[in-house]
Amino acid sequence: MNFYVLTLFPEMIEQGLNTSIIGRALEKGLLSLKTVDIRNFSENKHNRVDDYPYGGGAGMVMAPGPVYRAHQYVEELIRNEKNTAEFTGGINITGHEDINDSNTLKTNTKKTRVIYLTPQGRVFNQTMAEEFAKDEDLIFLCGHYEGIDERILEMIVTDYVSIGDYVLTGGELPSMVMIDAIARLVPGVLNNDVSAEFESFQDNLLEYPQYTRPEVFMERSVPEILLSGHHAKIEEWRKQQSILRTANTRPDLLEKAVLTSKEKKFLHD
Ligand code: 6GU
Repeated sequence: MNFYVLTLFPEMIEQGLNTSIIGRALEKGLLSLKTVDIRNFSENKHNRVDDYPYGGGAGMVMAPGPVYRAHQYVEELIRNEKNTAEFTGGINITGHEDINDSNTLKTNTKKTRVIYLTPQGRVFNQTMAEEFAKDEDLIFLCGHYEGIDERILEMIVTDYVSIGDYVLTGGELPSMVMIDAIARLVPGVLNNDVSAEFESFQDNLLEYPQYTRPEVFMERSVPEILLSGHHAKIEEWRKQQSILRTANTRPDLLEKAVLTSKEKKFLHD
């Protein structure tokens, strides 16, 4: 899967995502990440990309031109990537079509999603991460200052996304949050391929507590059931813990969870 990020602070994205699990997946080629510095597409001699808002008011607004040209550049990158990748082993005769596995001609019409990070967007959740993870390419547009000229947003943005009800200084951290959540759903990114399926939010329940050695730490023992080797009992205990945790800190989630009548009794035991 390929991530493209349009930003005024490319180093922030690169440094933030080049570590740990995502860094390893980038090294392995399971993912690619390309940042595009919007400032490189300024046609102003001082490389300015922002200007005063029409109608007055505080702060600056990012001008449409540099964003438009940066997006055109990324679209072209993606087009070129497709034409070289898909024709290895075959001959590209026209340059205007894609050849699929059965060697039939098919015009590539699918436009790459452009996700604009903004507190005015839909609030990001696991269901949206799963939807976005189906795409081969994703473009993230990060704004700064008071935002971006509305006209270029109307022209290129397909999805307006927020990461929660608080205000940040720019879209860089939100894009990193989204890329992390989406990337870990790509097959092979997590070394353990069942773990992405069985955890929090899949069933609208929070995760159960985890323990490792030592068995006693500063007089606190690991719950005895976990040492019993009784797998069915352990599963039942973990489910109970999940339900109790969710009831305590996220009653809103618990309303959406589907529980058996036996599991509902856990709440009152
Ligand atoms: Cl996506 N952007 C900014 N600037 N602030 C936010 C946000 C996004 N999501 C929550 N707060």
